[in-house]
Amino acid sequence: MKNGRQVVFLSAVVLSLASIRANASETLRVELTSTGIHLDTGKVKAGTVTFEVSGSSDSNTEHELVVLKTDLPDSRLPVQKEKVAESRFKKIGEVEDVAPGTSKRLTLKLGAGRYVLICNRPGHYSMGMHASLVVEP
Ligand SMILES: [Cu+2]
Repeated sequence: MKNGRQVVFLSAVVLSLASIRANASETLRVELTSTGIHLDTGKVKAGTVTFEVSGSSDSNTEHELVVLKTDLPDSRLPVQKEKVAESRFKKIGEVEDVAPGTSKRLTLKLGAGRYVLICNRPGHYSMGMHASLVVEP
């Protein structure tokens, strides 16, 4: 029953990887395009969250990613002079100057709650560069 033993062994490896993953940090892929912020998931578990932020290669300008903690819908943030009034929010973190075709990492400790991700280069929020993220306990 050589094959049977291999199956048992592989199952044990998969189970232990799964439990390591549950305790480790979550990684979220974020793509910045000129018209939006695209996340590979809208929900993560509370804890250490790493954002792998990439600038779309078909974008023609640099972008940034700002993480705000707020219960407001991501499309309803107050805008002044073409930018979201960041000072009215609790800013959790930021990664700036993400050039087209490149990527940067941002690692944050996130508690449970609702967050909004924006690009706050002038005019970019209004062009649709916002997304919401739910962090579950
Ligand atoms: Cu932008």
